[in-house]
Amino acid sequence: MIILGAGPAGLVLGNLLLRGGVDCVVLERADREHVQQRTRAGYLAPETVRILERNGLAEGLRARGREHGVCEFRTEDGRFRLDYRTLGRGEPHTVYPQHELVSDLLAQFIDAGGRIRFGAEAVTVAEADGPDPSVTVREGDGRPGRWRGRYVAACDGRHGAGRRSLPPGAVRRHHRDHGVSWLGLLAEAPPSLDAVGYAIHPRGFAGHMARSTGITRYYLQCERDTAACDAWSDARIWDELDLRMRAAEYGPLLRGRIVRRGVVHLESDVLEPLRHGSLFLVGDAAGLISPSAAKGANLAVLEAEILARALIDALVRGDTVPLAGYSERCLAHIWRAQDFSHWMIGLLHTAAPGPEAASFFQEGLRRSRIAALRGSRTQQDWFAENYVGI
Ligand code: RFL
Repeated sequence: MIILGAGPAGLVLGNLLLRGGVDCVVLERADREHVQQRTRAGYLAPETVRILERNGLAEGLRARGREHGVCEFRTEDGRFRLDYRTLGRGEPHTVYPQHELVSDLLAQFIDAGGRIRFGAEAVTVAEADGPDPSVTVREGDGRPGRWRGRYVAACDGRHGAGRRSLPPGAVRRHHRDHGVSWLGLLAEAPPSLDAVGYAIHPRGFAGHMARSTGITRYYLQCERDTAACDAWSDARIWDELDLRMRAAEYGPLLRGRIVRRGVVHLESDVLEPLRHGSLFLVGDAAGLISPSAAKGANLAVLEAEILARALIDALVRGDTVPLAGYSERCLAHIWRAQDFSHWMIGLLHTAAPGPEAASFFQEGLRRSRIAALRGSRTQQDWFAENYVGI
């Protein structure tokens, strides 16, 4: 079994296969340090925590993760809070940075005797439509190599070799560009509120998400122009955050050094089916989801567990029925998450300039969504269930 990529999807899959008695190798393009330092997700769904717990992979997050269950919306009509732990199914998020989770998973995989090749970039997956697929790789020193296995799991993200190797027409790609970009910021600054903050402002969306007592992630909706965003000084970023978070009314944000920044274009896509012969698509390789509802890493872990169980059934017990159902099972979760993330995009962003009637209509919908969320217990329960669910 060959696994491409050592992100949450590849490492959960690798750990579970190893425990289930399936021989596997993980091929990872980057070096170990890079993989362990890549800061991304932070909010883990309760189901993700349960998956990691029932598979003995939750020691780190149990020791260092923090439960979180409140979000605050700041709008032109004032602010309101939702304590989502007391709504819906009554479940919180666990805040645990993705790079720490990846470091835990990596250590456990290697300690358990798992094989991983860093600096091995998969170039193509060949003969995926038969029972003997192979992966060609470029090693760190430029040397080519080839691996063969019964199955290949593409956990190598949206630009990986898994997607690239799909023959034309083998899977359909449903893509949506949401027309919105965020400047994602990591600040060496304590959280400024004890809640996830969503500010909806005529100048654009701003978000506040605590990562730890000294690190906070912020988002600023920005122009689709990376160079301009890179040119923003720290002071300009903080001033803009203060403005959109309405610091004049609710208090200034606690400032600090901006240690990382990057532009995220809000895009989604779903591939269908998630299998081509012996090649399976998992995590971001299976579908890209906008970070508006923090679902990507959670879906990656869920899909990895579903695939691991199906592969163990197939390779250890000779039962290929669960493997045949992999794509359909995952797609039901993926579309559910896409639906909610799409709803969140409509909730958080003021209409982009465009035809007046269209903008006015979109604005009307957004205000109605906010009003329903503020005033309707049923809507709040629906929100809470979907916000933490996958
Ligand atoms: P990853 O984590 O991208 O890992 C893929 C791995 O594959 C390697 N690779 C290759 N290896 C070999 N050969 C090749 N040809 C290769 N090409 C790539 C890469 O080096 C890498 O190690 O994919 P995976 O495992 O599917 O996990 C997906 C998640 O990382 C992603 O969905 C989340 O980070 C999305 N996301 C969030 N998800 C959440 O659930 N909660 C959050 O709070 C959250 N916040 C975020 C996010 C994503 C963000 N960005 C950067 C888009 C915040 C941001 C800013």
